[in-house]
Amino acid sequence: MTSAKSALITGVTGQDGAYLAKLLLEKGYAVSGLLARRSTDTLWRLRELGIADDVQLVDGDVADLASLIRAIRHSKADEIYNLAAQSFVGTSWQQPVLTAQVDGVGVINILEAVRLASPESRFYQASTSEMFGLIQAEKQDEKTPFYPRSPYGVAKLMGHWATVNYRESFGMHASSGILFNHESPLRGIEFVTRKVTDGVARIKLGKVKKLALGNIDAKRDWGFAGDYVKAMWLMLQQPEGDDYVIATGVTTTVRDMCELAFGHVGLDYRDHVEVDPRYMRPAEVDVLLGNAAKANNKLGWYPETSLKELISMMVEADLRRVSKE
Ligand code: NAP
Ligand code: G4F
Repeated sequence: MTSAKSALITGVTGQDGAYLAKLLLEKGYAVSGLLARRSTDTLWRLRELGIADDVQLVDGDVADLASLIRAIRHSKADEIYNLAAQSFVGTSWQQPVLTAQVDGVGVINILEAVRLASPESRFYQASTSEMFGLIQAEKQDEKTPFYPRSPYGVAKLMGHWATVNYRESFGMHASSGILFNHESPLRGIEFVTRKVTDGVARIKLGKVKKLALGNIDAKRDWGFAGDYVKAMWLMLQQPEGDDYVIATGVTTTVRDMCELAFGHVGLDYRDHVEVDPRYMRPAEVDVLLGNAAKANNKLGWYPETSLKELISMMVEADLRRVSKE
């Protein structure tokens, strides 16, 4: 099926950017991706999904307004998905200023670029459940007050409210997706699910014996990134921009996630996991649990992958990777 639509994705080299690019290509979109200058190769995810040659890469950085205007003009995008971020919460205490510039001011840069260069384009902002932080309701939805607990959460809150404000000020079709944690075999190795599934593969294949983690009592509402990018696209197909929580409605401790991952290869996590205070955070988000009723009703969106299926998929991918090393 062909379509005349075009899209620009910032953060196209990240986990979600890669899955979203694949989804849009399958729908017939012409897909452009903003490529930030790095000294190393960042295209491995696009290669793993077999789409590296299908995405038009445009140089740019969300900290550089002029580069965004150029990228938007060049791509002639009907839909602009802002996924670029310093996305690792732990790093945000070490690099709070950079995190604020990319995850906060960067959103204002791209909103300004859209307003100046292509005000009719539809806009998606990658907001996060980390904004709920010290939770103010047992189940968090679009009306739950925010209480961020990290420089990352603070910066993302700026991006979220900027998106709401540009929608209300200029009538832009701008949506903020408040996505709870979502994972996949393409997840960065620093995040806890992938750190665990990579660790399980290394332990199973006899490369190492132990895995050091931080707060294993933390609870997260984990889903599959492949399911979550569908919600991003659905938001931009609505008549108006809006805010939506995207979550599974199930919360699980890091400890129980470890049990699933080690159990998948017949191991007991208690024989291998060690708690190391180095991985504890200055302020923790103890529990997240989302209520996606609005997305269920208005977008017709539901998660399709259980945590057990997700973790099994990730362990299998890491077993393949580690056995090739
Ligand atoms: P990710 O894998 O860390 O990808 C982040 C992307 O942003 C990468 O492509 C990275 O490029 C790019 N980037 C970083 N700084 C940039 C800059 N200054 N200019 C342009 N691009 C830049 O993150 P993800 O998991 O796919 O998440 C996508 C978005 O959703 C992020 O905004 C994240 O904060 C948000 N989010 C994620 C989750 C989740 O659970 N995954 C939940 C809620 C919200 P390089 O590859 O060159 O570093
Ligand atoms: O996997 P995490 O690093 O993800 P976190 O902090 O929840 O952030 C992710 O989800 C957010 C959505 O809520 C996104 F906005 C954000 O960009 C990112 O994708 O940590 C999850 C939990 C935390 O409570 C952490 O303290 O796992 C705990 N944990 C325990 N041991 C660990 C470790 N986290 C990491 N990264 N490494 C550990 O060794």
